[in-house]
Amino acid sequence: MSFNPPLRETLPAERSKDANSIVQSPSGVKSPAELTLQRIQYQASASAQNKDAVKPGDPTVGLLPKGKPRLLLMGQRRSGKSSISSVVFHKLPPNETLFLESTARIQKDSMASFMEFQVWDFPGQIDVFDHVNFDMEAIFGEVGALIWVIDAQDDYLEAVSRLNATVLTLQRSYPNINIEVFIHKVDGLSDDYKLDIQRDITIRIQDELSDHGFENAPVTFHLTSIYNHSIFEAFSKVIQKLIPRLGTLEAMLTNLCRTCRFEKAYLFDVLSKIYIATDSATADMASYEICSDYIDVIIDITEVYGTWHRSDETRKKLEGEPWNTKLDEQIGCSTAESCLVLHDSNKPIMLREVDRYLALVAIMTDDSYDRMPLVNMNVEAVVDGLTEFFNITKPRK
Ligand SMILES: Nc1nc2c(ncn2[C@@H]2O[C@H](COP(=O)(O)OP(=O)(O)OP(=O)(O)O)[C@@H](O)[C@H]2O)c(=O)[nH]1
Ligand SMILES: [Mg+2]
Repeated sequence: MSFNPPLRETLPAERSKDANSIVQSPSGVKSPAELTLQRIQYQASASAQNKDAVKPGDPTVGLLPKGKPRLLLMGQRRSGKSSISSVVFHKLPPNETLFLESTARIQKDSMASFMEFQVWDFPGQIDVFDHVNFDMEAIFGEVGALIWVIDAQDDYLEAVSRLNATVLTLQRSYPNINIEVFIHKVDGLSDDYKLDIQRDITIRIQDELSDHGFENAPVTFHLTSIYNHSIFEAFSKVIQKLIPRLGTLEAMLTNLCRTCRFEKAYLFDVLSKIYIATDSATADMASYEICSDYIDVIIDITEVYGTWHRSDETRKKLEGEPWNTKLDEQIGCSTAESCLVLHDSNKPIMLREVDRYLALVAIMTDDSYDRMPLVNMNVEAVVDGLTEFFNITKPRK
């Protein structure tokens, strides 16, 4: 599906000066994006009403998942599963994971975020495939991804052979489950050694799979550590695979970057700092880190100063001259708001909240300052598009 938000290369005032430009009435003519989204919404609601009408390959099927996607964290004891879940989803400082106790039973966490999903943290000593008591359908029936954590600082042969057995069993019964291997605790390892380990583990798993006739199993490898941003980046990639129509989001951001001459734009889940989409330019760790640190600053400020309560008097003042607009229409969302510009090595960074869970963070180029009104207008258009996107793709209850 192509997506074409109504982004502007020039301001309306400039455009009206230009005799060749076609100025469309904002209320009358629907943009291609609006029309496409409307069509998807119509298709989605039609197929929800009539389940029999859903055919294999129907593009709207992905919009109607059965339940909350589930991320399963599995691996050997002490490999770091609970640490990962606590650092990414509960903001536990990495050093404090030293005091985490070994997990005794499956910990199920529900994440209320832009997309509701569950994280299940398994105890390392339990092999669910060895126990007849476990209901496989209940565990793997609605899985979004299985994350297998391997401790790279330890002897990993046993972990790899358990992973091999797991992948083979899953390939037979649930071939669509994405298997994400986190080669974990790579902090303190040299770059060469990290790559050697990754190569070795990849070969061991792929050999085993092809010996059993599975050539294209969905197994992906990530080098991770809770002591840097790599764990967030890996989770971002895992979550992105669960988003229906990710390409549409990416196209929106790529379009925004091109129009506003941004270097990079990320759509973040604010609480976990996972980025759920970015533009097509190659993502480098440094730009992700600065954007994610910026989100931390915003969250910390919000935590210190709390929600912004305005008195009726202040509200009236803000809604009066010269704006003459309702406050709700002036701000991103009523629970939190921010639209700041920071300077980092001459590259301003912009953050704009989409709703209470999502924020758009972009690294601008130096000359973007001169074009701020245009930038703001385009960001606004993209925020509207994103809001509509998530309204349409959220599962119907
Ligand atoms: N160096 C380093 N240590 C880590 C990292 N992640 C976790 N650890 C440490 O690994 C130890 C075990 O972590 P846990 O999260 O309890 O491991 P687990 O996989 O949940 O263990 P079980 O619950 O027994 O299955 C802790 O001391 C953590 O501090 C990492 O990225 N780097
Ligand atoms: Mg644990």
